[in-house]
Amino acid sequence: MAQKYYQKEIETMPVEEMKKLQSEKLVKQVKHVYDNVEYYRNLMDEKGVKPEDIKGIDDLYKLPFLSKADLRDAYPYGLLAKPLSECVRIQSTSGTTGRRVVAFYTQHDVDLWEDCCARAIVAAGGTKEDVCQVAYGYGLFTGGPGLNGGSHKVGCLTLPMSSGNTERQIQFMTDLKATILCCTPSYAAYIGESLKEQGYKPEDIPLKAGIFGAEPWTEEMRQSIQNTLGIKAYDIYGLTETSGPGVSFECSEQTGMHVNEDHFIAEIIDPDTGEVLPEGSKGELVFTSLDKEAFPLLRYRTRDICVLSRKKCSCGRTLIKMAKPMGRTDDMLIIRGVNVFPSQIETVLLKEGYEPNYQIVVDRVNNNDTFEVNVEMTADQFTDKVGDILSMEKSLAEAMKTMLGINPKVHLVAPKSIARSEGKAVRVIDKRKLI
Ligand code: DLL
Repeated sequence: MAQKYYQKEIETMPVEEMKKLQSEKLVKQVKHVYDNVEYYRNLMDEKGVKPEDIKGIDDLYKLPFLSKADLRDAYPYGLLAKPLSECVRIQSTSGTTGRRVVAFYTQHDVDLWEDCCARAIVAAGGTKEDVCQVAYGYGLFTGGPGLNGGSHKVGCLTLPMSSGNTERQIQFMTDLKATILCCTPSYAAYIGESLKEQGYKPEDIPLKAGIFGAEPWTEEMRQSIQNTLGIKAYDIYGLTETSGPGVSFECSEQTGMHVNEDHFIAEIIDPDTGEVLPEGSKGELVFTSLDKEAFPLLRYRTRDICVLSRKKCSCGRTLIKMAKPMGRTDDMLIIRGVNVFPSQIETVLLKEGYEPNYQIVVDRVNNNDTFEVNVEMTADQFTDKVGDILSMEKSLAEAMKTMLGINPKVHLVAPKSIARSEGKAVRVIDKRKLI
């Protein structure tokens, strides 16, 4: 692996040395944030913590958490730690305006992010000889731009396909002999099925590896994608708030994702009490970014439920590993790679004159997410004319598509037919059984 982006001195660094490096960076980062981000300075002042109190990672627990609610409060510029004149890029989440997270990058931040993605590509066996097809969405979503940048850094021939247009994906893949595919696992499965339908056998497909993430997927799904495409399928994790993909990546062992600990400190906390839990415990994943300049986050609560492990890895890397995320502490669903909150559906229903009596049913059929919303008509709206119902369903589905960016199948049902709950309403039936 004589590769610039296999950074052996970092990736196999003894744990104690890594902790020392993290400590040095943390002290500087806390000062940078305190001096430049009034919002976080106030949080620290409220907690009675000063930058001098943070002498290393053992003091990390003293710092206040930052949550998605803080990001919304501070929207759009409130967490910026560099002058806008030094920022060169934004990326954003797939939520709607109210939920949107906007992350800012200096050129240094873009480089750092792309380095992280380059490490992931190299860990998946990528070299400058490879042809890397990036079929994550491009634009505000971080998937396309992140892997695109990483692929350039490794020196692969990069195919900036973006997602969709499967016919064209297959044509470029086969004509240009793409060897690495980067996209969501569900899209990889769909591309696999389409290739199969066209008569391709795994051995006819030029791919050797895939780098799949941005949504939960199971080991069974990994096996199925590997078999259909004849590849090794690697997981990759990240979130817009921490730059995007590349916070962690899988190696040849394929048993969890190594966190790029020289850039991010990972913690697991009890989501109810905020207490830091020991290695191996299941809890909420929290990240502190050590090198990000424009949008540094200290103790950011991801809401992803996860486990960290320092078990020795056969690849030789000493970077801590995170398991596949096992769910979320909030009600966010990820459907076809898009973040969906039940509250967004509720907003549309109320706007369109419906009562908020609804149920979201999500399933995965042939490795594709299905997304249905059952909605009660009010007594006034009730009709048994099929034509009327169909046109009401169509216009409600369109309003939801505008809000969410993806198309649900809407079913209007009779008044009072959705079960009422005595406790918390069960708004979501997720049959995907991902973990
Ligand atoms: O999904 C960034 C990304 C792009 C990651 C491409 C990997 C590949 P967001 O849209 O902000 O960013 O969504 C972040 O997606 O908090 C997790 O809940 C979920 N997620 C991301 N990667 C994985 C994964 C991108 N490998 C949210 N497994 C996160 C399970 C994942 N969930």
